[in-house]
This record gives sequence, C-alpha cells and structure tokens, in this order.
Amino acid sequence: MSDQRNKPAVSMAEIRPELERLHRRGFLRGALSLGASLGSLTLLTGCDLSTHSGVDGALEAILCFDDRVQAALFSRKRLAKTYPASAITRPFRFNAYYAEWQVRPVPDNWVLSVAGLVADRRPWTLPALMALPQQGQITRHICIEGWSQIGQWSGVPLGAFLRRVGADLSARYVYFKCFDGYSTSIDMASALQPQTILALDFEEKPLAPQWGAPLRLRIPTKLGFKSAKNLEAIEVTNKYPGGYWENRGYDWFAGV
Ligand SMILES: Nc1nc2c(c(=O)[nH]1)N[C@H]1C(S)=C(S)[C@@H](COP(=O)(O)O)O[C@H]1N2
Ligand SMILES: [Mo]
Repeated sequence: MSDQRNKPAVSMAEIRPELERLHRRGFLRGALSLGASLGSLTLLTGCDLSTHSGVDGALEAILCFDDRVQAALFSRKRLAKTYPASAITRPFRFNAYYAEWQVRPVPDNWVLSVAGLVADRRPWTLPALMALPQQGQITRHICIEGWSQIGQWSGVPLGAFLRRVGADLSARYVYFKCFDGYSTSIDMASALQPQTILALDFEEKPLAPQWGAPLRLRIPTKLGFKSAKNLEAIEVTNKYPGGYWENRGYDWFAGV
C-alpha cells in the first residue's frame, strides 16, 4: 500500500483532468491549501517530494496525503489479486448481520429496482440480467471480523450495468438495498472498477440464498461487508446513503 502511495501508477498529465474535476466538486479544497506546505507533508507521509515542484508537486503531495482521493483516482486501474480454481475455499462460509439462520428466500416475482440518477429506471428481471455479458473472478473475500476465504463468482460488471441504464457516472455514490434488511453504499470510482460485479453465480451455479440469491454485489477491492447480498434495489445518488454497518460505525470507504 505505501509503495503505491509513494509512486502513483499513472502520470500526473493523465490524471490532471480528473483532479481538476474533483477540485471543482469540492473534494480537494482542504487538501489544496495543505499542499502549500510541502515540507510538513513530507514529514507526515514519508513521501519524497524533493524532485517535484510547482503545481504537479503540490498535487502529488495531495495524492501522498489523502488515501481517499488517491483511491478515487486510481481504483479503476488497481486490480485485486486473482487465484487459480485450486485455491477456492471449501466449505465456503456464509455470514450475515443476523446471528440465527434467517436466510430469506427469494421473493416471488423478484425484480431488481433501479432508482436515482439514471435515465432508464425500468426494473430488471433475472433472465434480463442473465442475458447481459457476464464476467467471472476467483478472488479473496475478507471480512472485517478477521477471516477470509477465496471464492468464485460471475455476473454482470457493475460498470457495464450502470452504463446500460444511463446512470450519471459523475454521481458520488451507488447505494445497494437488500431484501433481508441489509444495505451498503460505495463510491462511483469503485463501482466502475472492472472487478466490481453484480454476481449471479457462485462456483458456476446460481447463487444459493445464504450467499445472496438471486443477485449480490461482489467487490474484491473492499471488505466483505460491502459485498451486499440478496439485492433488491440499486440507487445512484449524490446524497451520502450510509449502510447497515456504516451507520453502526464501520469505516465507510473500507477498501482501496
Ligand atoms: N444482504 C446482506 N448482505 C451482506 C451481509 C448481510 O448480512 N446481508 N453481510 C455482509 C458481510 S459482513 C459479509 S462478510 C459478507 C459475507 O458473504 P458470504 O456469506 O458470501 O461469505 O456479506 C456481506 N453482505
Ligand atoms: Mo463481514
């Protein structure tokens, strides 16, 4: 992590338009004034800024300084590690906010609702989702409680889905509502990261209820609680949506 922090993976020229966009939208206001004192930033972050000067130096200092801004800029390029099929954890555990077995069956006539800043708010049926291009992954799922397991999921890349429904891709948040009462939300850059998928399958079979049937988010660049199961609605919004654990004190960003 700290290596990546010291060495941005892309050049400043490449990310400058995005920095300017973030600045216009108020994200960097505090950070830019901090950028004035590069010396103290060096002390704080361990970034060596001696080879940088002027605006680039100031902007690079901000990247060193603010993980979240950096994540917003880079998460579309930074990939989670993938594994061979032989690494899949078996048995694969199930985890939920409720202690006892209360797994909800998929409601009759299930559809995925789409709300907020999207052009096309028509709900999606399962066959319609299955007809979209699918993508698989074998990645590690890491729970905040201190355990992890490697699983195999496939489904529709969330970025492709958001484009398909005409979502405002400059909106700040994507919110996920689940029919077991759970919810979570992520930033738009993470939503567009290519490994963030709306998973329909687990180990090449339709998801079982305890693992999120019929549709779950799978986002390997964030802690497990962001991978919302049993989805019923997706909303694109600029208003901070929070989530079940986020509202109880878990770090909202919870990833890279
Ligand atoms: N709908 C719903 N999604 C959820 C949860 C939940 O309680 N309800 N728990 C989260 C947490 S804390 C974890 S670790 C993972 C567990 O996923 P798994 O059951 O596939 O292991 O789901 C996440 N998504
Ligand atoms: Mo978790």
